[in-house]
Formats: sequence, structure tokens, C-alpha cells
Amino acid sequence: MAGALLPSLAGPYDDDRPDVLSVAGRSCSLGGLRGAAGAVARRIAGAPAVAVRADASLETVVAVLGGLLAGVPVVPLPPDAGPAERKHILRDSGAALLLGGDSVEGVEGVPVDAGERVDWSRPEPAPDSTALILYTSGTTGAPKGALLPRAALAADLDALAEAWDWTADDTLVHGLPLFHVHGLVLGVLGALRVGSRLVHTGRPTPEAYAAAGGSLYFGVPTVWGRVAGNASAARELSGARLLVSGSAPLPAPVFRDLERLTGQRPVERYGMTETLITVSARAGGDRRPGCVGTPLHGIATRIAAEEGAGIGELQLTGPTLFSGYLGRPEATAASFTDDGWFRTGDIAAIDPDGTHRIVGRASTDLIKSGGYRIGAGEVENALLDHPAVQEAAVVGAPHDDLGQQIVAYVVADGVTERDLIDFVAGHLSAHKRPRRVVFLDALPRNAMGKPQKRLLPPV
Ligand code: MCA
Ligand code: AMP
Repeated sequence: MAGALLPSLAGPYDDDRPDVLSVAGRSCSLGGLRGAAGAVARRIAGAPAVAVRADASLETVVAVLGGLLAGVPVVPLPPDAGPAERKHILRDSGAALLLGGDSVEGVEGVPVDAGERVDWSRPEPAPDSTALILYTSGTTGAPKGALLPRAALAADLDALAEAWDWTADDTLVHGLPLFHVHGLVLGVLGALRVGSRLVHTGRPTPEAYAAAGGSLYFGVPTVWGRVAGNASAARELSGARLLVSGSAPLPAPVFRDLERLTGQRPVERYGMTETLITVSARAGGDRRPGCVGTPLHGIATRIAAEEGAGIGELQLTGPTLFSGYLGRPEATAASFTDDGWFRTGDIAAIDPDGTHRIVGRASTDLIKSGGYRIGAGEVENALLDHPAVQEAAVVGAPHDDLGQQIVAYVVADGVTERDLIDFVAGHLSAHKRPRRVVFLDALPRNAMGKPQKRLLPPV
């Protein structure tokens, strides 16, 4: 990694390039951002890690940048994380402070003031040091902390800038959550590394996207489906340079509706928390429904042979990969092949011209709903924490708006569907709540007593 991760933050705080960034209606100059992040950096320097209550606000951006300036690993916490999820993330990460939140679980809360100004100029932390610890779901158990080094972020953002002709002349618009790769790494750090203006709309609504007047737009397929369903908002995006979709498969009808309404063929790209974005269609290249393009600069991909016929698990290597799951060497080792390639768990095909298509997932226990990755096991465990629930099986069912919706099958007495939905939303976070709960007398099981999810009745 040559130079600073975020070169635009390296100058003095009296440089007042105005409105370089606006989040949910509040804007900030580049100098203001440097000064406010400097104040955070001074407060947290030397901490082993800090958590950030990552709501869609200017304070979240300032807190994350403060951590990056100070070289302290940042742990974004979903703002609506319920007690179980919050406790797990704070304890597992070893965060010493919670920026922008109240003291909780023995972790001291520290307010963030976007109006503070401190000149922070220290040497750039080492490229292999951890910038972010992002919690992400597996098929079973609680989420794991993916350790993302600074150099991986820099390599990914540079590769994306090249793929999308992304420059300081762009205005990036999105309204995605600031606790995952898409909204935080691409959507905030990307803009700051490239030097483009950023408008974060607070929520990713079609109306807000239409009003923002950007050149480059990011969204998950649910957001693009809603834009495509609002013709007048969609037409407002006709003047944009690039509409980018990722985090889940973009349905072909949404691709076509967007093209019809905006005159733009959306660019689809593919990634994971553990690998960052690795494959993408190009600004100047072919864009086809169902295709996520070709590997980014520095990334090599291959299809594991077992499935045959050129379709199998997508495996990859390159400079954008995480350095492991925090405190879980076995899980880290299991996510790589013996010869050192990362196992994505996604099933893909590579066309003769090198175009990649993602055709499914190896495990049905990883659900993608609204672009969020949710482990069936985590939701099942939350349901089993309810005293009325004896058995639970969770699946992702096809859903027009969300891609998949979480459906819970339970054996339970004296409790309603609403009670259980609210229980999970309060225990974990709102996007992990089942949208439907089906009550059964017993779960279908095989002779070994293992639940058979494929025998569950469709909703
Ligand atoms: C409803 N709500 C509830 C409940 N019922 N809250 C608590 N308990 C309940 N029982 C509230 C919510 O809090 C929220 O309130 C409102 O209902 C609607 O929330 P929700 O249902 O979550 O919204 P949605 O319409 O389903 O959300 C769609 C969405 C969202 C906006 C597209 O799914 C989203 O932001 N997705 C982005 C996910 C993402 O960024 N993934 C990237 C992962 P209120 O409105 O007040 O808040 S990174 C990744 O995948 C890789 C690297 C990649 O490739 O990018
Ligand atoms: P997460 O770790 O939350 O970032 O989720 C990563 C997963 O999102 C991948 O393993 C894929 O299953 C899925 N994903 C991301 N982008 C795409 C895409 N363009 N098409 C299909 N699936 C995608």
C-alpha cells in the first residue's frame, strides 16, 4: 500500500473544501472532517479496539475516521443491535470504548462531536494492521469478527476506482447501513480515498436517490427493485454516470426495468465481508443481467471441480482478503483450501470470455435478505432463547422485494407470530427478525433425528 489509506484526511483542518460529505442532511467540509476525526483519534489513541454505534450519521463517519487515523481497529455496531448481539460483539472484539453510544456491558460510552477540531498528524499505521473488525454471520453460532487490514481496503478501493472510472469528479450517492462493507468501506472510505463528494441519504429510498443528483449510485438489489418500481424517481437517475448493484443477486427484471427507465445498464459486482469486492462489471465494458463481470485487478478466481460441468464453488486469492476471524484460527483455516485459496461458499460459473455468474450458495443456512447476510443458526438460537419455543428451524424463502425473507418454523405453545418476530428483533437486530413464523406440531426429522429443512411446508 503506497502512502496513506485516506490521503484526503492527511492535510490540515483549515482546508475548507465545503460540503465534501453529507450524511442524512448534515454536511461537512474536508477540513471539518479532518479536525473532528483528529479529536476522536486523540481520545482513543492506544486503545486495543473501539466500537462505534454505527447509525447513519456524520458522527459515525467521524468516529470511524478517528479510529483509522489513530490506527485503532474499529468495530461497527449495528445501532439497533439487541442485548445478545451487542454483548457478543463488544466482548468478542475486546473493544475498550463505545463511540457514539452509552456505556454498556462494562464498555465506556464516549460521545462524538462532529464540531470538534484537533490537528492530528502522526505516521501512517502499518499496512498490515487491522483497520476494521466487521461481524458477519456463519451458518451456525454467533457472528465472527472478520479482520480487515488497511492494505486490503486500499487495494480494493483502488481496483474499484479503476473498474468504475471512479474519480474526484464523481458525486457518490447511497443510503446504505454504515456497519458493513458495502455502505462503510465502499460507500464512505471509497469516496474519501478517491476524493469524490459523498451524499449519504440516511435511508436508501427511491425519492432520496432521485433528489440527490449524483453521478455514481450504490444500492443493494432491494433498493434497485424499489427504484425500478417508482418510475418518476428512476427517471431522475438518467443523468447519472453509473448505477452499481451488489450484496445479493440483482434480478433480471429489475436490471431491465432500470435500463428502460434510466437508459442505464446497471453494473453488478460481487463480494464478501471476508474478501471485499472481488469481481465486477466494468464502466466501459459489457453489462448483462445475471453477470457480475470479471475479477478485479490483482484477484485470481477458480471454480472448484467437484460439482462438474464448469459450475462449482468460487474460490479466490488476492490482496483484498481479510487476515482471519478474530480469535478463531480453526474457522479461519477452514475457510481456505489446502493450497491457500479462499472458499467463498458461493456457487459460480465462468463463461468462456471470463464473465462470472453467481448461481447459488453451497449452504442454505446462509440467508441473504435485503442484502444482509444472516445465519439461520443465529436466528434459531435466538428463538430457542424464548421460553415458549421448544424447536426452531429457520430458512430463507424467495421474496420479491427482499430477495429472500426469513421464515421460522417453530414448535411452541402460548406465543404468537408477532411475539416471536419482536423477540428476535429485540434480541439480535431488526433485519434478523423472521418476517413469517409457522407453527408446527413437530419439525420433520430424518432417522438420525436431524431436522430436514427441505421437508418443511412452503409458506
Ligand atoms: C419493523 N421494524 C421493526 C419491526 N418491524 N423494528 C423492530 N422490530 C420489529 N418487529 C422496523 C425497522 O426497524 C425499520 O424502522 C422499519 O421497520 C423497516 O425496516 P426493515 O424492515 O429492516 O426495512 P426493509 O424495508 O426491510 O429494509 C430494506 C433495506 C435494508 C433498506 C434495503 O434491507 C438495507 O438497508 N439493506 C442493506 C444491507 C447491506 O448494506 N448489506 C451489505 C452487506 P425504521 O424505518 O424506523 O428504521 S456487505 C456485503 O454484502 C458485501 C461485501 C457486498 O457484496 O456488498
Ligand atoms: P456479506 O459477507 O454480508 O458481505 O455477504 C457476502 C455474500 O453476498 C456472498 O457470499 C454472496 O452470497 C452474496 N453476494 C454479494 N454480491 C453478490 C452478487 N452481486 N450476486 C450474488 N450474490 C452476491
